[in-house]
Amino acid sequence: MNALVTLAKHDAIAVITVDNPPVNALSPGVPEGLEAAIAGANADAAVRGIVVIGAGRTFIAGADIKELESAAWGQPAKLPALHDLLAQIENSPKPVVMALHGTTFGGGLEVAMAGHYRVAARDGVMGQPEVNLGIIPGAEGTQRLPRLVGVEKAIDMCVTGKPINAADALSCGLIDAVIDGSLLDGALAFARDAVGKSAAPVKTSSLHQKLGTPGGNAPLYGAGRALAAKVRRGAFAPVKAVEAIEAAVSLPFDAGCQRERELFAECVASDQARALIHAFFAERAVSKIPGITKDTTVRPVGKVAIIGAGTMGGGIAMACTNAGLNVLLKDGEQSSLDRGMDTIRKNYDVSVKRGRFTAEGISERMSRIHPQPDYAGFDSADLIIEAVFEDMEIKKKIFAEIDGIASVNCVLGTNTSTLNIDEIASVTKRPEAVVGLHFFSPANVMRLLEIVRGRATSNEVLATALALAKKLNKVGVVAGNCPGFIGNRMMFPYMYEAQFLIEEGATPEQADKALTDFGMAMGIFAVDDMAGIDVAWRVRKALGHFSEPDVRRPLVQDMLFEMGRYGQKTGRGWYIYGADRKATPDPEVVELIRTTAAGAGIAQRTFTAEEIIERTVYSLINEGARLIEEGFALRAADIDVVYINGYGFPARRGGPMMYADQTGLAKIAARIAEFHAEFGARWTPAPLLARLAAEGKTFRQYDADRAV
Ligand code: 3H9
Repeated sequence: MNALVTLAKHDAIAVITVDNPPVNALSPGVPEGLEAAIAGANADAAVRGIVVIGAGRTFIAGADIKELESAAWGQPAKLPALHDLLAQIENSPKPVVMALHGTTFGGGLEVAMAGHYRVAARDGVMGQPEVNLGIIPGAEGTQRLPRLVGVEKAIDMCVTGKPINAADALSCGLIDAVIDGSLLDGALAFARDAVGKSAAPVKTSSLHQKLGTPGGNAPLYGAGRALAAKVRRGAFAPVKAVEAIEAAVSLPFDAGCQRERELFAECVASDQARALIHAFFAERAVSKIPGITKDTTVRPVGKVAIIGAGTMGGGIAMACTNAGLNVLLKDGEQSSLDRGMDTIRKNYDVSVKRGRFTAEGISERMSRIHPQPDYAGFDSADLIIEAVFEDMEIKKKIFAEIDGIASVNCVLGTNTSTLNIDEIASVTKRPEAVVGLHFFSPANVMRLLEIVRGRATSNEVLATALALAKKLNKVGVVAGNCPGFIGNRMMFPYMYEAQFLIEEGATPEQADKALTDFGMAMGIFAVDDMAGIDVAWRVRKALGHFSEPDVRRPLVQDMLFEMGRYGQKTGRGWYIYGADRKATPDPEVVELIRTTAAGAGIAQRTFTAEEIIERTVYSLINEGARLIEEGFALRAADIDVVYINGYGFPARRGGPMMYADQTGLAKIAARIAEFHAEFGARWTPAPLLARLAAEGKTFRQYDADRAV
């Protein structure tokens, strides 16, 4: 038919194969090939039934997101107009069986639902993940899905974007059979059976039994909107998906499709779609590192040895065992070791209660973690990760020790969040094997792994770290070795700025509310309390923030530290915490802030949420621009991936640098210039930001121009 879609015959059954690696996306040529193949099969009198299948690892994984990206940015795009193809499939007089394996996603599922039957490999998954890209299904998915699975399930799938497995798909009516063994053979047998039936194939668009009525469904629509607000706070597309499904119930099929097209167009043109599509490609671009190619050796990692059984060490152990790795967990203190293992067990118990894992699965995972007080077995580890607290001298002592034990191919990782990798590596005879592996707490949950490249870190070690991130189901972002790397270096000005704001008249509660309304997972004061005011104090000390005589630092955080108000762990920090760990504003802290400000002669005023966002988020952007120009971040997009996956920045805003692009760099540069005039050195405009703003460019263009 064309290079992307082929047609073959197995006796009386035509087999149409989509072959567009890597994921059989509906790129230009695929819909055309399918149309021609269906027409060819229908024109062939010897053909009585049709099977559509995907070559390689998957059925069709959706529309081509590159085309969607062009459409979102208002550039010429070849988005598939699938309406005619889907109608042609449905109207085929010969039964069409869709044979699904791998990931049948988005437009792929929409094509599949136009078939008369669907069969799936047992390990196949199906879904409408469009909301992850800020859009809704745009090829009649919101109209056919509720006809097959019912309104409630369709809403759930389209709002959460979560895929379902073959067993679930079978029980809800999305597919007609699960195939064990050869999918093609199973699909052919199914098609032969269908051919033998006397009744004409049923069109999905003609089904109505599962749709219900607009009035009867009202609670489902309400629940759908509530679900959208809960799982995707502030997101536009999930709400539009509910609206489109409502149209499936209230309008005839063709009118419902028309409504879906309008809503889809609205979503594609939104800031949120641009941001989320950017985030999709950014997440995949981060692993492209100059100097690392397909030929770079990746060392196999099967056995990981971790030093430190505290919160980080324990979380890393869980992340590793979840990925099937064997773990040695060392802690010099037996009590810490016991506490660490106990915490791991408790965390897993919660997972079992929530149905995420089975009890057997947990025992198996636990059996692969070996707690121990010494270095026994470290000589055969493929990777050693030091995860003790932030103290350079202790870390150096540990690295000198493991240098004498580790095998020649062992990668030596440090989970430091701020300290100098080169200094740590300097105590070893193999600095090329040392790499920063900055996990985020809880390490078994958070997706980000900041991979810090020291001066001597070899490409092989870096490639191994990137492969490890993938294996642990994390996104690995390479950062250069500067204090705080990417994430925490940006965090400090952001955190300090929020603290300056409260000295000037805002309250922690007000600042946090502005930030969570903006979409941050947590406000910065709540974050500080969770991470520990004592921890932040120690890090600031290690970074030398207390010995910079000319730099004005905020005043109150140190007072809280001295009062022993370390945050959640002591029940008091910026807020007060009860047994439920809920933050309640503390009038005492507000009073402390006011008297401290008065004592320092700081004028008081009120702040709008917009001002709070400008002062805090723009400080992130300014520091981010500096990181790119200094080469510590390879791309602006890398910073976005770090902030979305490690710091709770709203994905629907695309990360701080994409947010800057969409806000307009000129506006941001102008505000920063005003802040600079008002507050001095800490707001010195980053030269790159100023330059791009003057040239009318964006960070996105800057990344594209350099094509790192
Ligand atoms: C849609 O369908 C809209 C319709 O309703 C309406 C239309 C009118 N397009 O993730 P990986 C690339 S919206 C283009 O590393 P994995 C990806 O960039 C779409 N490219 O592999 C990467 O390229 P590179 C709904 C795509 O095995 C390479 O493939 N569908 C697409 O970890 C490998 O990707 C989705 O949202 C695409 N659709 O995961 C599915 N998909 O090597 C999005 C992937 O150059 N995709 N690429 O960096 C995924 O969820 C995962 O990629 C998938 C494979 C699970 C399929």
